[in-house]
Amino acid sequence: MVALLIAVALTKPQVRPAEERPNIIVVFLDDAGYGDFEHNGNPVIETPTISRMAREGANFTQFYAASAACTASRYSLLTGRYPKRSGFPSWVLDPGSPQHLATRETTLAEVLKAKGYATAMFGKWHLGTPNERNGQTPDALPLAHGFDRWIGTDVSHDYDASRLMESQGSGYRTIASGLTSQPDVCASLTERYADAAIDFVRQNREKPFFVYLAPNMPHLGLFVSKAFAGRSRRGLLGDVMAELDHHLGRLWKTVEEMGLAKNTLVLVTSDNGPWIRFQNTASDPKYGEARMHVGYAQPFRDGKGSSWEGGHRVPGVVYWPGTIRPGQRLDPMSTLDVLPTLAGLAGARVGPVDGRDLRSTVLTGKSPADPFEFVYSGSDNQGWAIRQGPWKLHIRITSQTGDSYGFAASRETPLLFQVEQDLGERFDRSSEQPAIRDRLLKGLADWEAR
Ligand SMILES: [Ca+2]
Repeated sequence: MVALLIAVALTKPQVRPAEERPNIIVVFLDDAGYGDFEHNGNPVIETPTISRMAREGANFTQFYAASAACTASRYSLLTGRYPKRSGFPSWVLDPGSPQHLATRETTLAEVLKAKGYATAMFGKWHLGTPNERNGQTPDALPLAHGFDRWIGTDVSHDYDASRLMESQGSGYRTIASGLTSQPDVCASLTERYADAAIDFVRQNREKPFFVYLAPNMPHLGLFVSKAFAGRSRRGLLGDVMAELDHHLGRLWKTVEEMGLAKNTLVLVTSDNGPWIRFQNTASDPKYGEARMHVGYAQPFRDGKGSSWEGGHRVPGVVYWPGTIRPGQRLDPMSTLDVLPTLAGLAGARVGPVDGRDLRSTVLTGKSPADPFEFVYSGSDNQGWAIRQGPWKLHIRITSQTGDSYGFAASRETPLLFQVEQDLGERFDRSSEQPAIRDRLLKGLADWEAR
């Protein structure tokens, strides 16, 4: 009998059964750049919690947000589908837009809720808001999309019409409106979301939980609580990053204290690249002294809003003690893969989406059989560039800084870069590699046809 048990134990695959349904925490920072973290080499910004998670878990160098701007990126994270499928004509919904995330879409929260998860969101929604043009519909907000609870802003805090709201039973209450004239409220958001997330985790010890933590920071204008003001060597941006990191540390400590660390997966990433342009914002009082607030996309080219790598390639850390080995490689991956992968880990079946179920890569470290393909969405949510394997082809370029160095891309004269080696996209290889160029052009046409 003992021998049999040992034999069973020895042959048991080192794979966590899906029925265990890990708790899930997704941290989706707003406009945080790849280089805004100490674990990615920033010498003055201090993010020790995230550094530890990166060291003891999987740290990405090739993690892609599906859009270079807020709304479209959030759409893709929550649905596993390309921004083009949203029906939104551009990458951001402003507070007056009649459009919102359609109720026919299946979100990550709905998938997990159906598997018995308690689901909550703390932070910026930006997938629609009730307004006169859509009949004040509550379908625009998170409770209509699988979340049991929400506290956060309906749009970015730098819109004059932005509101801080909270779910109350099956409805909502507005805590504050007109956030651009309420700096104290803005400075309270990071801690407020963490406090609410900690309460939620404590209340759901017996049930698997899904926390979608989407801080408003470090999107401009930057705000920090008094406790963190002036602490960083990197000025306000450093203060903001330190405060975000500190409160993620508090949340994780709560998970540990409840004995749930080994059954909780954390993903930390950003919705798009950083704001990097010094001009314009410097003279806008809403943004203050923006010169010191802009972030770093280094080593990638350009930043938020760009189809260069700096717009889409973002920090990525997955931490799951006891399951993901320190230093495990999961590259490359995109936010499209998050829903199918987490659904797989929770034992849920999902319909066809654009992302891949990378559950076995997460559990075993084995690379997926199919090669990586990713389409970069421009400001109209159409495909502007495509990556297959290490190659990236641009057919249109959008740039935050006007940084195109004389390059112009079109379907007739596309640009080709090997983005695993040429991180800054400096060496166009299109005339030297016509077969690869043509294969990627066809890949983009196939994508559009799908
Ligand atoms: Ca953003």
